[in-house]
Amino acid sequence: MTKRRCLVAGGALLLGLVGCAPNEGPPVADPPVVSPTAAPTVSSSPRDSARASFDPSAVELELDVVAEGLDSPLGITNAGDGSDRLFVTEQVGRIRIVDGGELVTEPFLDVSELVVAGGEQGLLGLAFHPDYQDNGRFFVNYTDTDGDTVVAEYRVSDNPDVADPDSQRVLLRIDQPFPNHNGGHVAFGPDGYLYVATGDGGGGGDPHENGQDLTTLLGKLLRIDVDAPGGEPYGIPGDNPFADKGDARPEIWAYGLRNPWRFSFDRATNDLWIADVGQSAFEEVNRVRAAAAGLDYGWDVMEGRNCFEVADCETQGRVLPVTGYSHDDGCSITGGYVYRGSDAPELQGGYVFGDYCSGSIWVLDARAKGFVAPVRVAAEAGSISTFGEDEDGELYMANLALGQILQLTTR
Ligand SMILES: [Ca+2]
Ligand SMILES: [Ca+2]
Repeated sequence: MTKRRCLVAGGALLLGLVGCAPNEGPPVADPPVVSPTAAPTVSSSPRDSARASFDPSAVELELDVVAEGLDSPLGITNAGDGSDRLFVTEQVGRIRIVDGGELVTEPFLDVSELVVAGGEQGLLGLAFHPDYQDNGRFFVNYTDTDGDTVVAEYRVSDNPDVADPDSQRVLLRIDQPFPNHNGGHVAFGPDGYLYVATGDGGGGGDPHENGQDLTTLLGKLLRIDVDAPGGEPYGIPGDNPFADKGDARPEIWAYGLRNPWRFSFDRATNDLWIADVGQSAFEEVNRVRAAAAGLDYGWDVMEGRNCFEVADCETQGRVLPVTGYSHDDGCSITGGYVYRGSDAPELQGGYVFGDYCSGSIWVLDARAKGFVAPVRVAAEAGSISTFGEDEDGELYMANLALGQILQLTTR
């Protein structure tokens, strides 16, 4: 693989992809901006002490271009099939393959005629079935030509580099009242279920109060069983927290989310990390145990650690961020991964994430307790639209404006 070293200091381009759409208007409330105070504390549970400690000050980040010439790349993942290929989603509705450092010319899948793209809309998510190597099934999340969210299944063809465009099976169709806040990430959890992030439907300040409303799929993290018996597109896992709760939608795993732009499961601990794009003040990262069901991430009662909709809000019982940053340092968070690869030993055990607008990249000790300020390891690294992992846990990011995929390593 030929790698080209890339200067970390590139120009950050403000395209308003996520979260900072101009139609969001002024803040409804004017909550005090949290000043992150550095108080890194590290636990010493047996599980943690088995790992080397993460030292953010030791990280000297390097970004190596591994592919370019992509059209607004929004997602990076792998098939988990031993092929070592990277699969990159282009916003317009194509899935491209990077194989051995080469961008394959023919798309793996092209659904651009089904997709409306631009702003926060487009082909937003891709996840391969845990048994993809045997069953060839994968799942996408896109905005359809009506502006609504579709989660659909496809299958590979006889050619491993080409999917069958006629194999589509729709799992979910979700009405979107506004063009922004479509969430869109899909990923399989360590439990084998498919998790789907939805935004609050947009419009600014969650005008329809979807985040806290358990009767809508908007503003949620969903969890569905794509291997359900009986031929249904999906089933409801029996231990979903609202599987038998009256009017609540049984697909809901967690709620109170505004526009979760990327979530991930830690390969080593299974912990679930969700980055949620803020309204006008604060971008947040949340970390919970993978098995913690039915959690409320706060929106739109809260934005970050502050009350949002009402001045004196109830914070008890809600998930509060483990880290985040104010809009002095960016405007739209792009969630990342806890690094568990080997090419960048100094990143081991660190959660890596960035901001789309400022191009900053930060790290946080994955074992941090309470609220810990992140440590910036790069600035102006471009329009960071996504992070993604290869099969070995090596970490990549996409620069949307420049059409590049870059690997994160350390000097
Ligand atoms: Ca509201
Ligand atoms: Ca929150």
